[in-house]
Amino acid sequence: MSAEPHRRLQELRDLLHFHNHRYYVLDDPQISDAEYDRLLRELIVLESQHPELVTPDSPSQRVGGAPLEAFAPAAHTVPMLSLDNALSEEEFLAFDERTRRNLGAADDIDYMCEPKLDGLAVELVYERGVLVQGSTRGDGYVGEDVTLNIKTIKSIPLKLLHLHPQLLQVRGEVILGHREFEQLNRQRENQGEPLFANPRNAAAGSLRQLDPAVTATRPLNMFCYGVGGNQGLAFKSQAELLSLLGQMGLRVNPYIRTVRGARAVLAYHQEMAGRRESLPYDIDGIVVKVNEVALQEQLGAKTKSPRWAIAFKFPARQEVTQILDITVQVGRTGALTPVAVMAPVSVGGVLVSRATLHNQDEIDRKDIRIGDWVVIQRAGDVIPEVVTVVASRRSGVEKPFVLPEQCPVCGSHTVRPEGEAARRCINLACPAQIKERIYHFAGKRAMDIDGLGEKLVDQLVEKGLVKDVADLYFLTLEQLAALERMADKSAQNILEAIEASRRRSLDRLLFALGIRFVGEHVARVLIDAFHSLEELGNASRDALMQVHEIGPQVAESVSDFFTNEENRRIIARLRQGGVEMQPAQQRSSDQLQGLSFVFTGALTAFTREEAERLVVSLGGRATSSVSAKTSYVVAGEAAGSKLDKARQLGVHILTEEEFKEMVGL
Ligand code: D41
Repeated sequence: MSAEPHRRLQELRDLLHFHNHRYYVLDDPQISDAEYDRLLRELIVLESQHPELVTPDSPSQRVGGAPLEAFAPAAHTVPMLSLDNALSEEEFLAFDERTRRNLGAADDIDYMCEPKLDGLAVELVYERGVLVQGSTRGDGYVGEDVTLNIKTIKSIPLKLLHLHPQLLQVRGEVILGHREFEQLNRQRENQGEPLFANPRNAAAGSLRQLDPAVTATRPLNMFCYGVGGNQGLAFKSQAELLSLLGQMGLRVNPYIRTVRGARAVLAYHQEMAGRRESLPYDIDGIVVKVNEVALQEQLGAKTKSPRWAIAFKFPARQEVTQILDITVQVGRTGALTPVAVMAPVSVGGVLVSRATLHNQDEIDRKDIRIGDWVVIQRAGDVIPEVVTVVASRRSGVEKPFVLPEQCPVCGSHTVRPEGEAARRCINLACPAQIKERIYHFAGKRAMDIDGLGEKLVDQLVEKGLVKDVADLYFLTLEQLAALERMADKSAQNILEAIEASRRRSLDRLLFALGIRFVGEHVARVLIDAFHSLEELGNASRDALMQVHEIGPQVAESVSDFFTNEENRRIIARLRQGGVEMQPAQQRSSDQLQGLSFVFTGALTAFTREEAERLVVSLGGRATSSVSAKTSYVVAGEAAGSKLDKARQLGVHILTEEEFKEMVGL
């Protein structure tokens, strides 16, 4: 083992130098922060076991990255120390133990707890209350002079309120909120510029713009949490310091809290972890600081970090892994979702091997290919997703992916309606959707089949008794009674409920079919206009769009639905199964059969809706726009463009009186 640490140390140093450069200089990391931290920790542990092997150029000898060339260097007169990490409760409790031992304190310690903002550490220098310099942290000793950029950040006062100490070096974190980050990326996408992988990178990129005018367009923000050089500001605790910073007009995070003892810190940690998802900016843990300045001084600092503070992190949510394959899932509503199958990786303590790619546009936008190395993230309990491709790790054998036109579950032809992100399977009998379709079909506002709840539907589908909604009407008492937890009486009740549903109105049946965009109201409008499912199914898109209130979206969806052979077959079987398909509203006559009407202008004897209903009840059709196929335009008072159009097209024009006469009123 003696030659091994030497080799491993060299390897770790090389790796860390490489990734450091990618991260800080190129802004294009190849590995996750967590992975980087692991390497750095391994290095530090190994070096502590073999101090004779520490080299002056070891990444452990500094924290942070080399400043970019473009900005003038800015030295920090008091070094900006970094923070040790605690990655678990045990590690935090060890910190608390150590701290109390070092202080000789038996009692609980007062701690200041702060959210750990995931941004960019900066220093602001105020001389007699006036902002004279802003710089990035850099390696802690020398950063970049970004004064002009800092001055564009609205929440940073150019002059302090109330107190004007001789000198005050304020430290804090510059961040970009989620909403602002997304907006920035949308804008970059529109302009064909590369996207930022996360808000932190976006904040760093924005602050290190050579042109302050560009920085000024980025809604950066800063929360302050400490001071470096200080002549003239007295405080006895971190709590007092933060309060003073607030009074001076600097922004301090509202979630800071002083607590007593390690237990209370654990509770705060948990509370903030729960709040993490709903905060408008990224935090990656909490920072815990011994509150009393006197105790801080007693504890002192190591070379790179104070002994009185620690970053108590949340589990990492981003990792890097490789996409081995892309499969397609069909959701309960028929949406086809591409899913990346990845080499398993632990993200925040959960083993992850799949991530949603959402849809084809998303794949194209991120240019995700099979074989790619990708940054994935898990946010809360939601399905992991791919944040970005690590383009520099491409070898050239990666394969682009295109969503299939056929449903991978039932083989039916899928559709992608215009303007929609998702490709969908619209087959009523698609096994991937069948349960959801049956729940909907049996629902109160649809066919209202009492007693056909989720559990029963699950059983019917799983036992293979029901493969589509029409099968419900062929179920027998024996089949139902044989199901688990089903008494003969209940089976009888279900059969009766199914029987009752055979007489639901046609618009309810149409709604029950679950055609996309056909809700209860649209179903009624369609049945009023077309009377039967046959007529509706035979209507062209144009004919559908002639109906008042029916737009291109509904027309396309309905037309697609009835074009599907399987769907037509199921409707035929519903009829065989005894489902009545008479128009709900019996026509009083067929007097206007084959004629279509458009009403325009103000009528006196009825509202437009009443007139339209009258036409429908007499077997005619009422539509909203005039075409060459319109039989009559009925023009009331102040009729406008529709009347003009009727004249142009040579459509018959009736006055309200003439219309009344025609229908015998
Ligand atoms: O929110 C933060 N990221 C944060 C960072 C914070 N709330 N407090 C911090 N306190 C310190 C000490 C205790 C050293 C003054 C810090 C940092 N340091 C820090 N940020 C980046 C390096 C160090």
